[in-house]
Amino acid sequence: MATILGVPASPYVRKAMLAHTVKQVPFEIKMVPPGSDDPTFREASPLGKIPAYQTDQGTLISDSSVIIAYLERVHPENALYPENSEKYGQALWLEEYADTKMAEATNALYFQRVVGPAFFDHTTDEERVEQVINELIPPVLDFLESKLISEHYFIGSAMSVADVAIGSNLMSLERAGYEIDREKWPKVSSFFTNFMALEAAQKQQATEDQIFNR
Ligand SMILES: N[C@@H](CCC(=O)N[C@@H](CS)C(=O)NCC(=O)O)C(=O)O
Repeated sequence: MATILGVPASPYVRKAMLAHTVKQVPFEIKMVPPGSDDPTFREASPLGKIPAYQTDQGTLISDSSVIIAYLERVHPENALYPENSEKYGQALWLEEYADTKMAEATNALYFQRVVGPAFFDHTTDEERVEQVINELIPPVLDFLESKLISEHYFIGSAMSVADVAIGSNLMSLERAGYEIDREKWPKVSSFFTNFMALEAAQKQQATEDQIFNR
């Protein structure tokens, strides 16, 4: 069985886990923090970032986007990449947006309110929280609102890697106590409600609850 190396509470590890669960591909988790000296992790992830991955053939790779692309090739069922080339391009772009610009905002709040206090003995900087909530998050939600054509999926009429990447970031916001304003971003709010109703999202949340409620 394939192994994801990382901590499930990381949004990028979460993204890789969600992709496996949505595609109904079993996996194991090896709990490895970023920068770990674990030899398998170092070989898989020379940048020291999580997630890293060991395929069931023993090959070592890393990066959530790479892992999901590999997964799709090996397990094409319950596809996460649209067949149509134009939609495929759009899905990859939204995944990239989620992993970079969106993550800059969501990770900042998630660190201040959740990860920092839980794992790094960090006291929440309320000024930074205000700045992230007022300046970083709204333009991201505005952009996503403009891209949503349905209440379920960002691209076409099926779940894609874009939904997984964006949903994973929105889960960080929820864990950080941020509620999406329905008046301002009705489509994103409905998308997230539907995303969280997915069995895969509920399973992921339950796994993370165990980490934070310890
Ligand atoms: N592009 C990478 C980003 C992974 C990433 O930045 N992971 C964070 C944890 S959430 C990390 O390991 N940070 C440690 C570091 O940057 O050194 C992916 O999609 O997997």
